[in-house]
Amino acid sequence: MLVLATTEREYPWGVLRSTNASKVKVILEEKELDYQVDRLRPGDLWKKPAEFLAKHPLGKVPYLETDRDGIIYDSTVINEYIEDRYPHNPLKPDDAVSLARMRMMENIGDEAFLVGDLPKVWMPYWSKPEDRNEESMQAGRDGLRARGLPIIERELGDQDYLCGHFTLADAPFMAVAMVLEVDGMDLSDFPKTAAYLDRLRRRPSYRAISARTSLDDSAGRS
Ligand SMILES: N[C@@H](CCC(=O)N[C@@H](CS)C(=O)NCC(=O)O)C(=O)O
Repeated sequence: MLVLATTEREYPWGVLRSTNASKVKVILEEKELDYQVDRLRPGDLWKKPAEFLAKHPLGKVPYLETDRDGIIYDSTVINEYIEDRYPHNPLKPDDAVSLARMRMMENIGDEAFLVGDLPKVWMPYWSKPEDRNEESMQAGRDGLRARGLPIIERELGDQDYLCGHFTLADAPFMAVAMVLEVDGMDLSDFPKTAAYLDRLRRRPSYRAISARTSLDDSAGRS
């Protein structure tokens, strides 16, 4: 059995989830693998108790507990591990140039979005509406408009997905699609990206990370 450690929590305004762990969850879904979700207390991401550090030395999520290979951490590493261990429904190209492009696009997703400007938009949703700093959220949206979104708009070109068909490069953008669905950010200046994010939301795997899917209905696959 594969066990995905993550933080996911139900709020009156939706089920909110770790973006990096959502990247992995959609790949487990795309691969149609059996897995269970282990939900850690969000506060432990900051407190970092010893039992958590024993699983991930930086006390972060996600990490994946596997019967065969022990614990694997870091969303990019986990997704490549899943792809290499379970090569059915291939999600990465096999020539060196396309593979490099896939990894560059995934890196843009991670650096410009998931640890870049998206947390400013996303983290406030974990608090009550009255406690959110709208100015800081707007700075996050402005940052996305100035940096990450123009890259994706350009790189998509006429393709449906960043590497033509769905690959690991699209995994971080499933999490971006989730956050921006909750936020409702205006993407009219980025029409290809808006259509791409909608396309990602229509994939069956998106259901496992949607803010509209209850915790009970997104606890894994068997
Ligand atoms: N590079 C890591 C980043 C993981 C990460 O930063 N996860 C966040 C939650 S989405 C976290 O654990 N934050 C707590 C911290 O940074 O200490 C990955 O892709 O897995």
